[in-house]
Amino acid sequence: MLRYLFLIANLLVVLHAESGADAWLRHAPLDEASARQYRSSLPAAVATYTATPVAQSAQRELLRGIRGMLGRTLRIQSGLPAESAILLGTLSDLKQAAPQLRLEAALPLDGYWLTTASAGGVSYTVITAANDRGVLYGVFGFLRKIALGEPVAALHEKQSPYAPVRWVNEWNNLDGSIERGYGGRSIFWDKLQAREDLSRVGEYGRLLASLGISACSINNVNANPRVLAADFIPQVVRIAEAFRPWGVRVALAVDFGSPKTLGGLDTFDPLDAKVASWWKDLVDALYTAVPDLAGFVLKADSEGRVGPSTYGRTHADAANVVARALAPHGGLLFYRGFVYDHHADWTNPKNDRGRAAYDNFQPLDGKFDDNVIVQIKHGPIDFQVREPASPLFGALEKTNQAVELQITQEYFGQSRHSVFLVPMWKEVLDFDMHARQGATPVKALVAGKTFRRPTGGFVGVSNVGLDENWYGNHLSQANLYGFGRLAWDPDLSAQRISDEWTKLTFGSDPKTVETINSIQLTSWRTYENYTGPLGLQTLTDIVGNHYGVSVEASERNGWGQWHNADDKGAGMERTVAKGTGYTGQYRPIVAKVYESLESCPDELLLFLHHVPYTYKLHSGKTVIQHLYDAHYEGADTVEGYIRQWKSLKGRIDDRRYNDVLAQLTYQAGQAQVWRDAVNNWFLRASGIPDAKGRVGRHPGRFEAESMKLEGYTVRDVTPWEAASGGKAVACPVAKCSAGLRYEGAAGWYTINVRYFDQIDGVSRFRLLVGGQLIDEWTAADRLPTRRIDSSSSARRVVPGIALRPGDEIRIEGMRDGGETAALDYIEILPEGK
Ligand code: GCW
Repeated sequence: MLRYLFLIANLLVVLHAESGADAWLRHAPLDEASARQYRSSLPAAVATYTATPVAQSAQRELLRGIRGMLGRTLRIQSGLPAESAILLGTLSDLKQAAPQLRLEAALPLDGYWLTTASAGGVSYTVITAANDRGVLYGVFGFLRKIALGEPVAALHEKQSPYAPVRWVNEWNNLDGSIERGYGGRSIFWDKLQAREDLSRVGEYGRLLASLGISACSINNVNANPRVLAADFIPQVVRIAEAFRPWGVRVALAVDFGSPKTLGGLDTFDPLDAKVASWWKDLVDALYTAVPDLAGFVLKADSEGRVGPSTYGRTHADAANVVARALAPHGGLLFYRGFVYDHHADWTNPKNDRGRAAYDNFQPLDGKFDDNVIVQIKHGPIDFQVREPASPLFGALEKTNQAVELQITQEYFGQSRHSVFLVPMWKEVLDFDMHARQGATPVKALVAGKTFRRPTGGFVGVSNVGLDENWYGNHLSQANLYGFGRLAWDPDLSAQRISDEWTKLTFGSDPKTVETINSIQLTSWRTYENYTGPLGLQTLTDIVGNHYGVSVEASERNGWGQWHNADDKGAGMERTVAKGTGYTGQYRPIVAKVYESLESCPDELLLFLHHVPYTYKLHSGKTVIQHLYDAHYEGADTVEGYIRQWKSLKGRIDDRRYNDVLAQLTYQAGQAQVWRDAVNNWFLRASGIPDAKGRVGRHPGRFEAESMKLEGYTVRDVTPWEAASGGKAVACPVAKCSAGLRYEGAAGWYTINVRYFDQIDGVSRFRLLVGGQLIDEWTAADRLPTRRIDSSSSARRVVPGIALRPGDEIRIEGMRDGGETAALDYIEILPEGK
């Protein structure tokens, strides 16, 4: 009985509502058995020998973690305690304060050493590093071990980061909005100033530090020149101060036209001496105010940003003029490799945006200064659901590089879908570019190991926001966690990272861990299955919000995300023999694999080759049947996630349980929209029916346009595949209704109502059966469009309805503002289907 009460008490501790704000740093109480173990082996005291703010954060965090997990407050001591203690400090400070410990080690910057030492018969747990940031990282590493139930007695472990560069970029505008951010407004900016309350910046710094991320650029790469104005410096100073205790250095994204627009010069030509000295003076002034500024990020000659091409200069000229201003201060210049022509002629089959990064930068190899890093998106296009590794990684031998990974889920369902990106990143980082003898995976190339470069590494586009849980979806936090862990150690497996994150975030209950791991680790493939399999790329509205499905949005425009699907076949022919020559940008061993249909992996087939729909994959299926099947499989798997998640009720706190359940339920509905849209599109294009007879047939579905309408008017939807039957009904007046007479068998049913939730109003809906009100709801979600299309398409699931032949089923819609209470269809499905 006592034991039973004990268990209940434990569950109660774990189950209080959690907002997600502490992410994986909850330091939640351990279960009693492990807590007891750690309590008996851990020292009761701590002494810290380094006095910097970062080292103080380390001590504070240690206290906070031990108190949270074990319910014990460490005694803060000075000098070398006469009892067993945890000792914190840089190696040089520790050696000076306690030479009798005889600590000796070669430690790289930011790396740490967890060790055990003794003197005078007393044994100490030592957390030390070459610099104070390393000490902080050591504390986080130590606490993580405890949270994961790993042994911490008799420690001897050295950890060093795989690469010197572990940065995040935040595409935050100074007005407080975020380009491609899905977790609320900026934690940094509001109304063209640093926010009054910067407490979230400090909390974010803590999250970043726990992963070993050491710098953060705080404004959009589509940069407002104002960020460099002299009277703006105090704003930057305030943000730098908020980050500083966590060892996170601030960086700025700059606009290349600034010498002219901000400085009043008549030019921004990088080879003009006036321009060079303008950059130098500006950077000097900035470093006086922010001495630890990490550097700049520069997006030039890309998507309408000005760049060196204005003066016929090269990217190296542009990068170097800014880098030379930063160099005396130790600052780095990240020059983005994301340069391409967004007015490309789509009628020319030789044009290929995929080639752009290599074509622009490979010829400049060796021309960049040593504090320039070319920052390269992981694939040749733009964070699509599946891309090969960018060929540029294998082509730069005398230039520093960094891989840019996108943590914010721009093309991955924008936090409304759960997609764990680590398995995808792992594939890219582990991909061998065959850049020279021996293994040359992308991770080694960007870290500068392969060609012995002075610097390089990992940059993540993070875009956290003011939402309590940072991203708008609890599960999306795993992507920041995973990015940071990979930047520290890209050899960690996706399984290990997911496991760590889940335990830290939701606790160590085995069923919880297994369930969440299984959702996370399959989620990329699942998303790929319903949004763009076989290398088609994410079939979304690429000229708009990048969210809902729109199969042809990428075609017949200059943006170059073409997939060339027509009535005979699909895919971009990128071979040397017949296509754009893209495959030839890889080193010969890789090029050969991609060039030939026989060896090209199925998942990249349509990215690299144009084939007929009847082409047989390695799996033996035809392309068209694979497309159909993948979309059903993807949508079904998300339904399965809901069932899996429901099995966790009572095992995690209700708040996060309900939040994620709502998110997955929405995602499942959206996955069906994608499934039907893509499949119907390809059915119409190819004329080849689904061998399993599913596509275009929806038993139990009733189109709103064929119901009995009062007030509602029928509308064509664009693109047609975004709505069932290509049509919806919208309510032009205050109140409308759509009804039908049920003629099926008597029984228990679920009614799904597919409606549209536009952003410019909150309309209301009511569902009535035989005049009885069964359900009512409002269309109040935060979806990114004013239009009636796949992005606003939403689903209400109403289970447990008794229907009898002759029942009248009626939906009433009350419009609000610009939102028209629009309906697509209803589905009447026997319970359990
Ligand atoms: O993917 C595109 C995004 C733009 C972004 C750009 C970039 C910041 O749609 O919003 O601009 O990439 O990476 O520069």
